[in-house]
Amino acid sequence: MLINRNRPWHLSENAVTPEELYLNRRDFMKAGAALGMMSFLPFPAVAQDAAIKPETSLTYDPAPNIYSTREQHTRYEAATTYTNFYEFGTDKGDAAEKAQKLRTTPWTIEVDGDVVRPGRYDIDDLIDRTQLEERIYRLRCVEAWSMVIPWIGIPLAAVIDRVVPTTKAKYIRFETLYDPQQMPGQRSSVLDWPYVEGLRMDEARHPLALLAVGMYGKELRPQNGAPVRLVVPWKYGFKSIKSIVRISFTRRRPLNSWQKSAPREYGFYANVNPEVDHPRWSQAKERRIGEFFRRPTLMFNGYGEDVASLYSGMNLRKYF
Ligand SMILES: Nc1nc2c(c(=O)[nH]1)N[C@H]1C(S)=C(S)[C@@H](COP(=O)(O)O)O[C@H]1N2
Ligand SMILES: [Mo]
Repeated sequence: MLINRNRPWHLSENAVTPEELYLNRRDFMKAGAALGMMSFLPFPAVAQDAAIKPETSLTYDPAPNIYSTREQHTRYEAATTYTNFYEFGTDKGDAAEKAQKLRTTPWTIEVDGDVVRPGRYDIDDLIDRTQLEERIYRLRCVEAWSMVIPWIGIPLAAVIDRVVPTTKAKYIRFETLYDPQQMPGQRSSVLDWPYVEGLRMDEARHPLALLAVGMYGKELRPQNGAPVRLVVPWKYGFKSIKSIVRISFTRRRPLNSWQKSAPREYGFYANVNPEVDHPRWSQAKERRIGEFFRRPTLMFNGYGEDVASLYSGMNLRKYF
């Protein structure tokens, strides 16, 4: 099994440290990996051409974060080829194939709504690159598969604090880029574009909520939501919106894309909950990508100790 093929562009001159740490940790974890594991999904190699940006290493604080899981990471090849990014098509392989030329520089993010410092920000003015840290999170898709990914990013709360929402702001709303020229999936009406997601302000400020710019020690690949995406590990994967171009602060609960398209199937909260099934399938178990046997799904994706208090007194069957 190839863990991390040494492609020539993996190593940039001055940033070998995080990747070396990552590889060492991978070797260590590989040694303890269970024997029952096997991978059976074909992960096609991504075509390379001159317009495709090479994978660039990131500099970040390598200290293990208290919120990180110690479970084995999903293979990089799997996490970058088996993706959901409907802007590029509905097949899991579509984005890896069709997103490679997405222009991610320059990248601006519009901040608006009930906020003291609205404006059009360059991504680097919103996300302080000196504060990047690694968070190894489980991400559980509503389709009952899951991954463990070493994300690199900053807490969403840090960005919220930078733009200072007013006291009227009760929710935060995110929008993905709308550009059918670059995103062929947007020429179909499978969802109402642009992709929208939202969180209650207290959820958004929770220290687990991360704005990620990288994973596995490198800049995000386009298929994983470059240049910046949300990661909310206690919620189903669809809350973790990719390629964000707008952040709005609102008084009313935003209508997120999946709730809009199928309100009986997808709610606003979308907390991982093995006791509340999707109308068309059970949520009790999941398949960790790369493993053969399914495992039980955990309440709040295993982050209940940290986040359950956000929902005390709420009927989670009603607010699914
Ligand atoms: N803009 C946008 N963001 C998105 C999606 C999408 O189709 N468009 N898919 C979501 C879903 S359903 C999942 S499971 C995660 C998958 O993240 P990954 O492909 O990086 O593993 O991205 C989420 N973010
Ligand atoms: Mo998903």
